[in-house]
Amino acid sequence: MYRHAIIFGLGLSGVSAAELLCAEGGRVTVIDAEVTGELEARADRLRARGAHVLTGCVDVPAGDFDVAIASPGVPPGSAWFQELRKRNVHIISELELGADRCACPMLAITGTNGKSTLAKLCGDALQRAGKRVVVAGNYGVPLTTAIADSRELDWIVVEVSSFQLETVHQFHPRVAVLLNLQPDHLDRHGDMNHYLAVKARIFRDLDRDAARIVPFSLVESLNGLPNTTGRDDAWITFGSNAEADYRVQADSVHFGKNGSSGTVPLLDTYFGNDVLGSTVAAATAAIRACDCPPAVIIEAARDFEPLPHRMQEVAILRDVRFINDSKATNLPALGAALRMCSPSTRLIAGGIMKTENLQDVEECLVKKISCVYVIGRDADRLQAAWSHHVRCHPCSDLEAAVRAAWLDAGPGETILMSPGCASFDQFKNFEDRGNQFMKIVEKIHEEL
Ligand code: UMA
Repeated sequence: MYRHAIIFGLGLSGVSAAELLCAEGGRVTVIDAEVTGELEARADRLRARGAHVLTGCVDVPAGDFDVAIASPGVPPGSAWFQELRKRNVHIISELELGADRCACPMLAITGTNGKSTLAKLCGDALQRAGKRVVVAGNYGVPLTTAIADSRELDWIVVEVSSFQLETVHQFHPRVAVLLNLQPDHLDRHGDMNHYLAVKARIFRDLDRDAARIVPFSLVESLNGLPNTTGRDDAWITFGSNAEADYRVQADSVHFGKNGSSGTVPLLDTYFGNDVLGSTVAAATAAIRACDCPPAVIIEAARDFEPLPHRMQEVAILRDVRFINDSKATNLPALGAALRMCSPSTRLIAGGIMKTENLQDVEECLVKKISCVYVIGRDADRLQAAWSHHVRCHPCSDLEAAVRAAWLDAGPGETILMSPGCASFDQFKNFEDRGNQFMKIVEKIHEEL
């Protein structure tokens, strides 16, 4: 138990960490830089539990703190971190606090894109194996909340972001998976080398017998990092390479050799394309590392219900399909969506660009997209880069874009909202963007 903890941030993670520590009986101070009605209501609920809460906080208050708990949204370069380091206060993430109090084994999943889908698939498969399991972390429910029931659970599947990994020191899940690494969050992590080093922290403190599951293509880079393993044989690998332990080949995942080999079919599942096959390969490796049979992955993949805002089919109106892929907040995710969609697709994209390199998706744009309806802060930059390859139609906002695409679309076509950009210039977050897209489609439906 901590004597006096200071918690940065009054969002989901901060509130959850504060509730846990108040229940343990220690002193708790929570600080948040913002002041809003919603934050005040949260602050009052925590004050009722005995916490000291400061909103609109600029400077760290005086206090004899023995630990600081960081919400993932507060960057380690911030003045609060600097001040606490000066005071020699140990700083950990909310994730680490939860992991420390967790009474059951954890299957931890990180990566740039698709980690929630992998977490859900693993959760579904473990459930089919008869395990009591919850999925938590970056997925939505903070780990410090999920662990309340961990004595009654067999597993917690925890989705882990790079923001959370920046402040872990002793995080040791039983099974750890790195799904992929693509350019994202470089405003915070600087460059891809540093981003990989942060992601690799998931492997840093594992026990010797823990499973380390990684893309075959990243083994060399991972071995080059300090504090991972430095041994090829430490990794369980997946990918399209014939030498990977879990190989995605011709509509199936294959694993093992000779007597102990197996196959997981992908055809006619949500994962039956060259983008999502690696998700099933990673899941098969993870589920086997949890001592469950691959049959449960076959069933879970076959019956998989996609998460909202990820290639989610919203409606088919007059033979035009509407797809909500609002979770595509970076260009690699947009590229993946383009590889999965059919030709004759009309794309709605734009918002806040996270990368300068717009060329990566051009080949797919040419093959699949008849017109891009560009919106948001960086619409002009997207149009300048892409209009040599594909017709671009600038639109004032999301509704104008959906309506323009709908006017242009003919039977058999698809309207895909996969922005490839962050949403904060026009929406609260990617969920808000996806929900607004669905409302506009619903309005069009009612007008028919
Ligand atoms: N705040 C400050 N100072 C700062 C930054 C933030 O005071 O410098 C305050 C804000 O005013 C706000 C609070 O901190 O009141 C928000 O904290 P937070 O941004 O850490 O958000 P939480 O509500 O705690 O949600 C976090 C994750 N958010 C982020 O990583 C940004 C959620 O992931 C996660 O589901 C939740 O914890 C539960 O574990 C969301 C996300 O966008 C989905 N993740 C990123 C991603 O997936 O790419 C990493």
